[in-house]
Amino acid sequence: MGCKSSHDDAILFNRVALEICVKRPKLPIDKKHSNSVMAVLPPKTPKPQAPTHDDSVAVAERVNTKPPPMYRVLLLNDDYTPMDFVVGVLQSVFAMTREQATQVMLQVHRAGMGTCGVFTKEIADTKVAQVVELAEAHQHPLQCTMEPN
Ligand code: TYC
Repeated sequence: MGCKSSHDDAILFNRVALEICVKRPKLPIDKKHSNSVMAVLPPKTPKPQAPTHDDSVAVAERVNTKPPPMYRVLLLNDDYTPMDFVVGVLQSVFAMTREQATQVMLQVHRAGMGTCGVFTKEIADTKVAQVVELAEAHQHPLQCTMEPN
């Protein structure tokens, strides 16, 4: 009886199957998560975070920033305001030296009008108001105005 029957084949198959089951090495399973999917998933690695600030953002902001509109403050000549008073106003409101203030006063006296300075709108508004207030307080007709530069 040298020939194997299908019964013998079945016995051999079962034996091999049993050996595979018994000898198969156990997977390393985290006991804490052995009942969940976590046991077979790789541990999560944190996603790389985008930087909160970088140079390119700062450059974009700078490119879209326009310089503010500027305004020229002008002083007008008249026949009554004393020259010394005008020089004093130019020194105190526009932070000129006595020499600078004298030059501007003479320019206005001769040409009828002259520039005291160029400023942003709020600063120009304030300086015009200061000149007008000083002139009115001393009852001089000195006039000061502003225009877009
Ligand atoms: N013309 C004035 C005078 O002869 C002096 C003066 C200068 C007045 C400038 C106003 O904005 C002025 N006393």
